[in-house]
Amino acid sequence: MASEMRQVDAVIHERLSSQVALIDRISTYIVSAGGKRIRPRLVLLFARALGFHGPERFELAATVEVIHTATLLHDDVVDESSLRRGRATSNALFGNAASVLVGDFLYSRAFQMMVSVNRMRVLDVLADATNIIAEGEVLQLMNMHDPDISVDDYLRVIRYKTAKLFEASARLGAVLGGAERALEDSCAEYGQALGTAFQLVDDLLDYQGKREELGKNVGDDLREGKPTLPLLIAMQRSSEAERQFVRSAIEHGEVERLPEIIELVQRTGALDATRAAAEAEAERARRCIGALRPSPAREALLELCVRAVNRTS
Ligand code: GRG
Repeated sequence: MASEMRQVDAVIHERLSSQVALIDRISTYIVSAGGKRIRPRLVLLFARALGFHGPERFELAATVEVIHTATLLHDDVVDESSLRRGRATSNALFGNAASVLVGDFLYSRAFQMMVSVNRMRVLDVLADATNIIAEGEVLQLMNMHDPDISVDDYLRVIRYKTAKLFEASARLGAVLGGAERALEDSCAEYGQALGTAFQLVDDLLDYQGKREELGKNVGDDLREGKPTLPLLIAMQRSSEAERQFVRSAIEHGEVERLPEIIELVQRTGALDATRAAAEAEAERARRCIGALRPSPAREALLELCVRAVNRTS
């Protein structure tokens, strides 16, 4: 994949150039910081697994990464995050207004890119996906500081805000590969399951991860009062006094309570249970691609299921 991913990176750099200096500066800053490039990989791997080798795959792989980058710029403003990809966030360095506006530039540039491949189905998939992502973020905002949300409410947020772009990326590869609708839906479901596993692990690492490996701060979810699965499960398995402790931490974003909360999510098995939920989603993803012909691309898609759960960054 290395040479194909370099081609994707070349398209991203080319498409993000602008005569407006601040756009160039911020987009180069965030894109050159790296990132795992999982979503473009999904486009390429599904296209390849289904025998498509046309140049549109690079354009669409780049498009989903540009959309992802736009969401990161916006998300870091909303979350007031200070560290991303091991560097100061764009909002910390250039301010909120510049970050939001350059995010808008990237988002609208992604629409120019997707139009350029001249396929209505592609527009359909990405218009729906971006709309759902935005709904997910608003739902998450509504759930903030609310310890009474259900596990289903939580799962809906992560399916929308994170898994939807994984799903769309996988589906786009299948669309390029000319898959019939049932196969396209199985590929999309792989993306949804993988993206859900990925976000479950993200939420786990916010309590268990290391800042240096993650490239972002741990404990940010607690600081923001995000009721993620480790906390929801810990509350189900706690004494009344412990439950009140977690409720208060969510309601008031008591990040200074992080050490006690980490001890609790570990002791109650909430972190293990979150990992088990991620494993189950990864297993669902694996099942979805059972119908693909054996190939190196299919192997790589299976390998991604392992990495999504075992990742530390
Ligand atoms: C512009 C369509 C649009 C919407 C704005 C703010 C917002 C609405 C959406 C944010 C969605 C979001 C950032 C969800 C979190 C997804 C997530 C786990 C991001 C981290 O992904 P990685 O680990 O990042 O793949 P790297 O740095 O590796 O690329």
